[in-house]
Amino acid sequence: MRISHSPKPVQIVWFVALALLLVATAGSRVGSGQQKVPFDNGIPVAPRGLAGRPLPKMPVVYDTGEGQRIRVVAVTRALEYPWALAFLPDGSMLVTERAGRLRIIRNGVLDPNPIAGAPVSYWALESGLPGAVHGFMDVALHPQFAENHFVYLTYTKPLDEKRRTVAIARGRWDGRALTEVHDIFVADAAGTSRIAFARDGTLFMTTTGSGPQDPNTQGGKVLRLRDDGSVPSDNPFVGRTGYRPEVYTLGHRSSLGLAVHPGTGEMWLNENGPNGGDEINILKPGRNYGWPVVSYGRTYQGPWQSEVPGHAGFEPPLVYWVPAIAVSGMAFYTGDKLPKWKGDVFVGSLRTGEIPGTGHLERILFNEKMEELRRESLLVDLRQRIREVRQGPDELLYVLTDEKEGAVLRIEPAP
Ligand SMILES: [Ca+2]
Repeated sequence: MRISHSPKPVQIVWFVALALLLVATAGSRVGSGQQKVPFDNGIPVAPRGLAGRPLPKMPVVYDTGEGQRIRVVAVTRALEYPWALAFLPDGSMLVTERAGRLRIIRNGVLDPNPIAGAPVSYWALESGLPGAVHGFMDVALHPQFAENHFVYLTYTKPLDEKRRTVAIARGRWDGRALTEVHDIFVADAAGTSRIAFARDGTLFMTTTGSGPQDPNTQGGKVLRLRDDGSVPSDNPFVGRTGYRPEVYTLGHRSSLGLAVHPGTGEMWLNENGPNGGDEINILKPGRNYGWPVVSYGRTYQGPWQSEVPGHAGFEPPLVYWVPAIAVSGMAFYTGDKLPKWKGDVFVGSLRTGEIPGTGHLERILFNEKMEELRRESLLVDLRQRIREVRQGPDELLYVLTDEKEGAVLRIEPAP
């Protein structure tokens, strides 16, 4: 009797199945819950599946959570990575573009020519990519703009071939161009920056960069300046050895939103954690907001930023996000045109949970004690990076999309 050594069909099926299983589990171990993702400079390379979608035909009408029906209109779509927006008294809009241009929109029409007289800046890489540097960032008007016509810009200032920093330039608006432009403050910290005038006329400036816990550097702080860039004598650390006198608060990571609370006059700030731990903070003189010692976020590699996430020993945030929504821009809505949103805080989101193409506008409702009651994501399906949100003199909300084909969107009540 001959014994066959060739495998039977059922054995072949089992062998193939086993081989397939081995191949399938070689890259990611089934059951371990782990996935290997590609990294670039210590940060996971973000998937681009949803990013870069063009805006749909406008206007778009939405129902929203509080019953506030809205219509979203594109004022212009011809901006390239717009960063910040300021309204002139006549309703015209000054808009910065990250490549170092200041633009103006008059009566809803974008002037094709950038405003002359603005300073020379440095920028690099596409907005949203790790290591991106913005040229022009924030723009703000002096509280007495009607009399002095002062416009303030934060921008990345090249110092020489290799070095750069953040500066505040001030110029006078003559109705067509900026004149008498010069730097009123040149920081020793590169990175992003917002500015806002407080009720007492001082100018708050956020910084990123190294040494957020070191009171003797300007990185990772909020600075408080006079309108000419000098240091107010009532700053919290004036005269203290080892402290920079312009420092107002410490322990910030990357603050892209500043807004004065319309009731209390307090300065509110939002800042980005890494993978989670985005925060809204209320700024109090001399306080430490914790970064990088404490944070509710995770590092980009996965572990918690702090061993026991919390804010013990530091100023806790008023609001925090886990995962990150990449906060940018912030405004209180105080108008009557969108009555169900009166008093709410609006925060721009560049992307949610580290997935590009998931930026949106966030609305937060607080009670009288500034305790959060409700949070809503708006404009999600537009899939745009929302860089900026402002209330216009017409009591409507305006947002900027941080996109190659960047837009100014107006949110108005739907008829
Ligand atoms: Ca904090």
